[in-house]
Amino acid sequence: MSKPSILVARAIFPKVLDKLAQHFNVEANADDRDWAPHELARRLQGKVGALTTGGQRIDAALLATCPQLCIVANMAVGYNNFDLDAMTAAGVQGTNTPDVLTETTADFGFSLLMAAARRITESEHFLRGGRWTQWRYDMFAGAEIHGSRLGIIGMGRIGQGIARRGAHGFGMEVQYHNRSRLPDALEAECKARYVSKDELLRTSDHVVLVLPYTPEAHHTIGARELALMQPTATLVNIARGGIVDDVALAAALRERRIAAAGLDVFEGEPRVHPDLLALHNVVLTPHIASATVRTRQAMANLAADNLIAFFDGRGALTPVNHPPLLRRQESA
Ligand code: 8YV
Repeated sequence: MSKPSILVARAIFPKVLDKLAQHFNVEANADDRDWAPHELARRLQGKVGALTTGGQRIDAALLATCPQLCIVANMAVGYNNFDLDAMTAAGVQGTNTPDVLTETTADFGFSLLMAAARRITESEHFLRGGRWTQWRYDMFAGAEIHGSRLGIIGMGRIGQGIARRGAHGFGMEVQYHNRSRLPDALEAECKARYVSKDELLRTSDHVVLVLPYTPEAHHTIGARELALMQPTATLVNIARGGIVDDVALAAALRERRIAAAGLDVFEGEPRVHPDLLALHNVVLTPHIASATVRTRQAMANLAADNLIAFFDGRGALTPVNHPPLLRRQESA
C-alpha cells in the first residue's frame, strides 16, 4: 500500500521529518518560506494531512479546494489560525500541542514580567550605548515583583503555571479572571482569587495575559482597560496579538499612564507597530515564549504523532474538534 501524502508547511527538526517520512510521503518546506494562501492551497493538492504552525490559515475557502485533506496538526497550543467550525463542518480533524509547552511558556511569561518591571532591556541598552557614567539613587528604579499583586487574565494551564510561580516562588498575591472559575482545589493550589476583569485591572501591580484568541477576546485590553490600570503597573502579553490594542498600549506607555509592558505577540506580527518600537518602557520579543530546544522538539513530535496516530486508525492524540463525520482516510 502506498504511503499517504502530507505537507509540512514550515521547516521543522530534521529528526521529526525523518520520523514522518517513515509513515508518509512528505512534502516539506525546505526554504522555510511563508507560503501565501494560494500557494498553501496548491501544495495541499493530493495531501491527506498537514503539519502547520500558527501562521497558516485553515478556513472554508482553503478546505473547499482540498477535498482530500483529513487532518491538520498545528505545532502550537493556540489554534486561532483554524476556522474550527469550517473544519468540523468539512469533517477535517484539527489538533494542537497542549501540555508540552506549559511550564516553558510560564517561565517565559515570568521572565518578560521581570524584564519589564525591573527595566532590564532598557538599562542594558543604556549601558551598551555608553551612557553609564555614574551610579545614581533612582537609576532604572522599577517596580517590585516579590510580595506584589499579580493579576492573570486567562487561567488555563499556562496561567496556572504563572500563578504558581508568583504565589509560591515570589510570595505574590495572585488574582485571576477567566471565562469560568477554577475548582476550589485548583484555586487553593495556585493560591489564586477570582475577581472581575475590571477589579483585576484596577488593583493589580502586574497584569499577565494568557487567554486564547477568539473574536470575543479581540482587544480585551484597549484604551478603557488601560485607563483602569495603575500608573506603576506592568502589562505582559504572551497570549496572541489582537488581545491588546497595540496603538492604545503604545499611547498609555508613552504618556506613562502605565509604567511598563512586556510583549511577545503583536497585532499583525511579524510586523510590530512603530509606536511600540519607539518606546523604551516596553520589552519586545519575537513570539518565542515556547522556544526552548526541548519544548520545540516536544511540540514538533506531538504534532507529528497526531498525524501518525490518526492515520494508524488510533485517533488524534490531542484533538481540538470532534467532527461528527471525518473525511475518509482511505482517500490517501
Ligand atoms: C508557537 C504559540 O511557537 O503554542 C502556541 O500557541 O504561540 C507558540 O508556542 C507558535 O504559535 C508557532 O507555532
